[in-house]
Amino acid sequence: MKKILVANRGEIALRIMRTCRDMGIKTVAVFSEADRRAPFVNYADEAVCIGPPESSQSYLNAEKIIEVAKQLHVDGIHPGYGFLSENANFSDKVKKAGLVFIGPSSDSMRMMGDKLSAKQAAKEHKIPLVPGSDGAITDIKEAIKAAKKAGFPVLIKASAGGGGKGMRVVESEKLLEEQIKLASSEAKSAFGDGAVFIERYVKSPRHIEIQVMGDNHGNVVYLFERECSVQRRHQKVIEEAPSSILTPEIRKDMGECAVRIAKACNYSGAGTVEFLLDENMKFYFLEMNTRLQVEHPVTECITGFDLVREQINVARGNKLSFTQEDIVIRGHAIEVRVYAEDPANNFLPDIGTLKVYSPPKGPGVRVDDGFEERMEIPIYYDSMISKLITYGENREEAIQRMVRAIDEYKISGVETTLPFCKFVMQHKAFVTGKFDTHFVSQYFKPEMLNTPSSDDEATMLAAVAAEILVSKQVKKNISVQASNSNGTNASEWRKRRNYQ
Ligand code: MV4
Repeated sequence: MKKILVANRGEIALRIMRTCRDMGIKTVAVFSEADRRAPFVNYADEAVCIGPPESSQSYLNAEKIIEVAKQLHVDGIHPGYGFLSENANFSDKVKKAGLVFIGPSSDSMRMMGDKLSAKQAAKEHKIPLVPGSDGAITDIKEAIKAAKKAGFPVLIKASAGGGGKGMRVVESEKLLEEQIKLASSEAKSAFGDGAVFIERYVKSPRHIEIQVMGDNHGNVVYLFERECSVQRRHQKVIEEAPSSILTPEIRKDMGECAVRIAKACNYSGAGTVEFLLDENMKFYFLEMNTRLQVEHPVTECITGFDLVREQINVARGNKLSFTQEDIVIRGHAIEVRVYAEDPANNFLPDIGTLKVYSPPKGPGVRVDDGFEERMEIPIYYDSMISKLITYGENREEAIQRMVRAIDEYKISGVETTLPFCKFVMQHKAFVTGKFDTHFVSQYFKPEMLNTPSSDDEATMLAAVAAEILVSKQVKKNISVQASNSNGTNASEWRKRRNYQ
């Protein structure tokens, strides 16, 4: 492979192209009219505009992307995450065009894309599953039997769903039939597939996922876990590796289960096997994601491997460049996702221009971003500005560096989730590792943020008032340090208000 087309945008397109350049591979960017000035377009060796801003007319336009790839004599297509990355039909079309799809086979994607067939494969390979219905629900009497056996409350899930879409908690037998019907018709209209199933509702789970990597010679390895329990409405906000709760024994057990699942579908390339971990440290297979994940950098930090390089390596037909014994955990890494959202205002998406944009630097800091100062954040796509990753010898050092990096990160023009991420880093439950997927709803209230409200005028007045107070007290020769709850003095606070 000498030339790769990246069928994606933003930070992940840039991140993939960087590895291509490391490997001496030429890159092609395809971009929408909204991304004309984006860094990934500039970074690529060649770039082609493929249509209007709407994803359906650009980043999801499989035919157009393949046409560009053929015209420019590309060898392979890397789909990144989202968009066409888990679309088995796209993968087939790429292959039919004589190009390499950098990812698993379409058969693997189909098997894992359907939650029920994924669970069936897991069951056949003796992987623990949450107790529930055996396959899709076809009959209400059967459903009641399964729910009673699993124990209420139960969760109804859509087979074609995933990522929490179309899930419903049902507390009692009374509501089961009605909820199954609703869930099924919802799934039918959302995914074109009404198949639903039941699982016991695990009340306080932690979300732990295993990174796997396979080649086309039958080798599969695991690159340990990431914990992604800090989520908001099924949107991951903070991820870390390793998990603060796994013991070496459970880690090995989960890793080996993940490898068995991957082998069950002849997996090649990078994949992620998701598990729930309950209060009794029992884990259950949930689903498999057949793509490179947003949070892959934390795994790269603790293992030292470049996952994109390895994806390209196996897509070329080579064997994995490492064995299970070569993979060891060194240190601890944390990633926070920086979104253009206002955490003080129910995480409302914020649109605007990055008036100031200055990412943190220094020891143990990695920033995967796709914007530059003065760029506008397009409204058409996900509002993620960047991923901020810190790495240290241990968890404490990674947290410490994250707080430092968040303080260094200067963004103005849009509100961001950075203050929220700092709140998490300093929260006792996070610091001590005692948290689950309910962290945000359990502990976070907007007024807990150490930053001024988004009401700029009120903020300005408060800062000015504080400064006057200090200067008066200084005049009176009273030794006092005006400080807010953040422990910073008023002028520093004012300086910061534009930047956090
Ligand atoms: C569950 C669960 C509790 N019990 N399954 C959400 C995303 C999808 N991958 C599976 N999800 C869940 N499945 C059972 N049987 C709770 C969740 C869940 C969750 C899982 C991981 C991380 C965050 C979550 C937030 C809400 C619900």
